[in-house]
Amino acid sequence: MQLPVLNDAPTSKSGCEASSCGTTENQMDSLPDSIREKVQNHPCYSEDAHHYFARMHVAVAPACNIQCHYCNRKYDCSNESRPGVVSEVLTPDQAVKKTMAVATNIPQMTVLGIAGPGDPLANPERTFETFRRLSLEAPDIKLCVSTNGLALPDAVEELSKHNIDHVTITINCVDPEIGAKIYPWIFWNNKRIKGVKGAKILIEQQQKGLEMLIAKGILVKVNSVMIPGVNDQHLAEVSKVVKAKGAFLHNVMPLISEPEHGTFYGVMGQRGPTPDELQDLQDSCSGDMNMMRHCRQCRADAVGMLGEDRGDEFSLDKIADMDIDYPAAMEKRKVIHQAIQEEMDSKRLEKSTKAAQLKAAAKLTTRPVLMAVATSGQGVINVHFGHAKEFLIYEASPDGVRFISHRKADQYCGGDTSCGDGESVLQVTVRALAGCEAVLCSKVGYEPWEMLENAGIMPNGEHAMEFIEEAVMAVYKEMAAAGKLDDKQKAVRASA
Ligand code: CLF
Ligand code: SF4
Repeated sequence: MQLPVLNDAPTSKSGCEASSCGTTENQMDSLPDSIREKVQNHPCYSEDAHHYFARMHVAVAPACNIQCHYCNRKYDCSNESRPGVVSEVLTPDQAVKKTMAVATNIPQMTVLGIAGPGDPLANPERTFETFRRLSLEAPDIKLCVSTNGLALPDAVEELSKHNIDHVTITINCVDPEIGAKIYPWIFWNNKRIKGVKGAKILIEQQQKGLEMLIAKGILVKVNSVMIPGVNDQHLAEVSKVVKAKGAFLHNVMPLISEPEHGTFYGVMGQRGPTPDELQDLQDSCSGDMNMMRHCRQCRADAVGMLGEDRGDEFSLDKIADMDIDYPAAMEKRKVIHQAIQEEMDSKRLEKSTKAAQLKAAAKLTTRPVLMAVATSGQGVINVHFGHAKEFLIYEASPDGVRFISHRKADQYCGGDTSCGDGESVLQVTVRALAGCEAVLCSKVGYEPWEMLENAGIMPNGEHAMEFIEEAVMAVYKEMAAAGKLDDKQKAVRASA
């Protein structure tokens, strides 16, 4: 069956492709059936699934019970969202209607998450009313929640009643001394508790909540915000501790800190990590833990595939006019999910066979190379360079191709041509790709072509509609054959 297309980017081929990293296909194969069933269509828990399945958030939880130094209460909870983003708060009733409207119109939407704009468990009535109704009225949607963990132990019983299989806890430290540098206070038993004492309570609650969730068979992902000079040296320890307690996935996210966000860190000039620092930390943790590298730090009202936002299509006035027959939609969704799953399974098998063949045939002794890819999903190269909102970064090496991260891009085609900082949008985009040696897209125009070449990045539009990993490996082999990869000293990564 022809799989539905998620957006207007060109996708003439119906196909799927698995890519490595995060929860890889090998890990998928070795998972028990009960866990595989929980992650295979969750776009955050499976890197593979994020090419095909979408998620949405409903912003029903305005209050919070702690203060993080990277948060300004004007904005959404930064534990999952980019700072500087504000969501409109919905009532549980509005949230249920919106969820059903999205699930009907975007059948690939498999997961409903509550991630703010404050802490979902600091708003238990609104959060659980939304979950309770959705578990009854839309039982085919996976329910997911993200919390700072302070109120978690008291909520585990209730969470387990509502078919919630996935919980994210933001754990930035397991040492209260470090915690005091991140959390100035918590609100606990009707009192504000400051410094090390408050951080100690928070850490204890997070760890207790984690253990209780694991005991209930609920999958736990741990988010950590990487704050250079504060917890960067400590997060490998956090990874070990949470893995030992049974967390499934660790998502180390970069601190995003700007003075205009009005946060403590922003005003104090605390910087976020460079892409290299983030990758080095993720790599160092990955020996012990499954690492998530495809997080987009979505907003608390995000709708669509990770990295895209279709929230405007589902504003309250628009959904009021929609005629929703959810039982009929559920039938249709079931068929589509089944078709996607079958394609994913067959592509996963095809890919591991091909990867083994490529590796055996390549016998390369060349250095690794970073490449940027423009894609709108389904695992293929299908976006024009000038239309790309983001690029996925892959590393090719004699060991194969692995997904590394994503980098944001401003669209210069059809958008503003200046970023207002004396630099054109195109220049900013090219700078965002620093460290990459090739960019693979469906097409690229003359002007960016020249600018990319001048920046040492080879533009390549020859693999349009091909599967990402095959195309990346093909380009890598061409580079090797042309003798471009013999310079072992060449820096393969650079900060964007
Ligand atoms: Fe939302 Fe979070 Fe559930 Fe995903 S997001 S509550 S686990 S459904 Fe995903 Fe978005 Fe990253 Fe969160 S990409 S910010 S990890
Ligand atoms: Fe802000 Fe989220 Fe921290 Fe609360 S938990 S202070 S909303 S970042």
